[in-house]
Parts: sequence; structure tokens; C-alpha cells
Amino acid sequence: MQRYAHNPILTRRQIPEIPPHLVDVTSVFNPGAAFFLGKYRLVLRVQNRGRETFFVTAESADGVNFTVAPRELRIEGLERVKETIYHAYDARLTVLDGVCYMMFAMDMDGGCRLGLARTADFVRFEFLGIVGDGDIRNGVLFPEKVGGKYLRLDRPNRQTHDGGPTSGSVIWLSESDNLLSWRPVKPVLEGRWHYWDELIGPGAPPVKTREGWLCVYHGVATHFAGVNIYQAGVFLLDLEEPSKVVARGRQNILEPRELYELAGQVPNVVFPSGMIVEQYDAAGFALPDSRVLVYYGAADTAVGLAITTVRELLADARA
Ligand code: BMA
Repeated sequence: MQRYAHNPILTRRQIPEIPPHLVDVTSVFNPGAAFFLGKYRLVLRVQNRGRETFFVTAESADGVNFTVAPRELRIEGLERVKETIYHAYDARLTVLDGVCYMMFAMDMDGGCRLGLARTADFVRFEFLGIVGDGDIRNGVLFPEKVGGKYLRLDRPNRQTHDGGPTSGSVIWLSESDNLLSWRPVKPVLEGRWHYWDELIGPGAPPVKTREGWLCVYHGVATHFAGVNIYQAGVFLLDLEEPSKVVARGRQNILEPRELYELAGQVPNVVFPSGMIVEQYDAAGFALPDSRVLVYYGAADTAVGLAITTVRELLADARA
């Protein structure tokens, strides 16, 4: 992938003052992305100096120059959750049947939960519920039903070290009849110990291509002293049987190299969370030569953009 020449595309400086919570914010990162209602749209994770987390939307006509909305995104109905939600973050956006769905992580006392919301206008977001049992993160919804079921990839969390945040090394396929209650189907992809992707999690929602479901994910190398390295990679799932891996790239496709990826709130992080494919054929398959915009969190501090094509990502998955 090629980094956009004027990266990062969003930093704390582009976040308008939104009193009382968002004044002189610390960071903006891990955006959900979708092309919806004729515009490129992001749901940003914004953190203030209290290390409190908020969602803010942004829109763009070209996928590169974004205008950030001067208001917090409040998810209507989230107050129905009676337990404390310490942080809601890492939105993943999927347009399905003309509605934009947002799956996101919620840090709560029992661990991390997945929340689901939807919007028809990108202004009002309606909370649909907590979708999934147990400690789980990185839920990404498929853009259509497969075999009559709604599908998502997700990543159950396990304790990796005492007191540290939970993480995981297996991506699962889950299915649902109504988007609200979900069942795990099968483990799909495992971390590769000793290499770049030891811990893994889904990145952006899968994209339908003639060769399979194209998936971008993040991998964490944990075997270096000092600091973990977060990178992006790509794999391909079978179109009809998405629990089957067709191909998986051996190397990462983006790794921390630029200063804004190497230094920040969490150093050495590129965290892909949104992917927009610009062109599809009449049957809904991504065109091989379509431009692909991959949005990622850089060092948990800023938003980066990497640009490629469907063809290149498919080749990377087979390399
Ligand atoms: C992951 C998640 C992401 C974060 C990344 C790097 O486990 O918490 O939200 O960007 O770590 O800190």
C-alpha cells in the first residue's frame, strides 16, 4: 500500500472545540469508514486529556480531505445499558440494505463487549444492543447475508498478561438471523507465533470480490523486547463458505515506519479499521482496478490513509 503523501490525514488539530468534553483533545484514531449517502464518511475515536473516549463523525467528497462535525456523536439508546461503559471505541462501518451499521467495542467491568448501532442519515445513530457474550472485540459485519445468515468476523479476548488489556490470537466467524443474537460458527484464522501476526483481529469489514471476501486485519508482533508492533495484513475467505481461508499474505502490507506511526500515545502502531473500495460491478463485486482507501490509526494518536487497488490486495493475500 502507498501512504497518502500528506499523511496523517487527521490529527488532534482538526478536531473542533466541542465543550465541555472535547477541548484541546489528545488524539484521534482508529476510524470506521464507509461510502454512504454520496460521501466518504468516518466515525472517529477522539480522546480528551482525561483519557475519556468519544465518537465524532467526519465527511469528505474525495476520501482524503475530511471535515469533522462540530459535535459529539451520541448513540441514542446507549443509556439503556445499566452497567458503566468506560469507553466506547473502534467503530467499524458496514452499509447493508441501504442502512449504515456501526459495530464498536465497549470497555465494561466484565471485559470488552460489542455494541451495534445503525444510522440512516449519519446524524442520528440508534443503539440496537449488545451483540455477543463474553470478552470480545473487533466485530466487523459482512455487507450482505451469506447462505441466508448475517455474518461477522470477531475476535474473542483472552487475558495475555496479569492486569494488562485482554487480546487474542484467533479470528472467528459468527452468524445471526436478526443482527441482535449471534452464534460463533468456526475459528477462521489463527495468529502465527514468532512472526508478524502473533495476536490478530479483524480490521475493516470484508469486501466482496470475484475471488472471495477480501479482509484486512491487524497483527501484533509481541516477541520484541520493549514494545509490541501493530501491523496490517490481508487474507481472503471463500465466497460461499466464508469460514474457509482461500489465501493469506505471508508478510504485512503496512507497518510502522513514519514518525507519526512510530511515536505517540502507543508507539509502533498501524491499526487498520476502515476500508473504502470505490468501484463495484453491477452484481456487487469490487472491481480489480478500483482504488482502495484504507484508513488506520497511527500510534493511537492520528489517522493515516494508505491507498492501493483491489488487484494489489488480492496479490498480497496470495503472496
Ligand atoms: C488494541 C486496541 C486498539 C488499539 C491498539 C493499539 O488492542 O485496543 O484500540 O489501537 O490496541 O494500542
